[in-house]
Amino acid sequence: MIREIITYPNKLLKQKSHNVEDFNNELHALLDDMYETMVAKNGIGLAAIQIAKRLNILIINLPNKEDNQVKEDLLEVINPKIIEKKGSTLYTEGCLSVPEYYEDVERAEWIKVEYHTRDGKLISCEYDGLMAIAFQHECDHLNGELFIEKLPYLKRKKFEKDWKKKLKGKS
Ligand code: Y12
Ligand code: CO
Repeated sequence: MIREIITYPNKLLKQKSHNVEDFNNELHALLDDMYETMVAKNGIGLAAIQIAKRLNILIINLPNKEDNQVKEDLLEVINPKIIEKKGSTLYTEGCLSVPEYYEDVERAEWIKVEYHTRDGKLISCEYDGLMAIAFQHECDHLNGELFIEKLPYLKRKKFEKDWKKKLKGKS
């Protein structure tokens, strides 16, 4: 089922999420809905809080070398922990909860992570490139943070001004 994606400044996006305790059919149905929703909205990453579920769940589905987004490459991540970070990289990020806004964000270039699969198996893994960026972006959602909070002061001020204007125009 395609779910509604909540957008900035919805207060839920500031809430910290909780760990998943049961790796059951309910979790699997939620993961399936998250995937359907992300693909329907042309996203490459989604955290559960973006569909108003306060759970430490994120999914990432990057396009492959042929630029196709295929389900075989889908990464489902439950209760992630970033254990180690190295280096720094700049990337122009976007977020389905902040539609039509893109800005450069600095993040670690390499990360070491631990997480559980949908069946509760513990995975230890290292990522770099776009996967490392997407993983950090989605983990921030689980901690109640959006990428706009990483912007320098003046860019953030301009964003707030433009966003208010955009919301006013829609009402
Ligand atoms: C690098 C940086 C950030 C991420 C997090 C995942 N971000 C997304 O999946 C963003 C998707 C997105 C899609 C949009 O829709 C279209 O382009 C059709 C969009 O634009 C509108 O909503 C109009 C904005 C963001 C992963 C990797
Ligand atoms: Co996002």
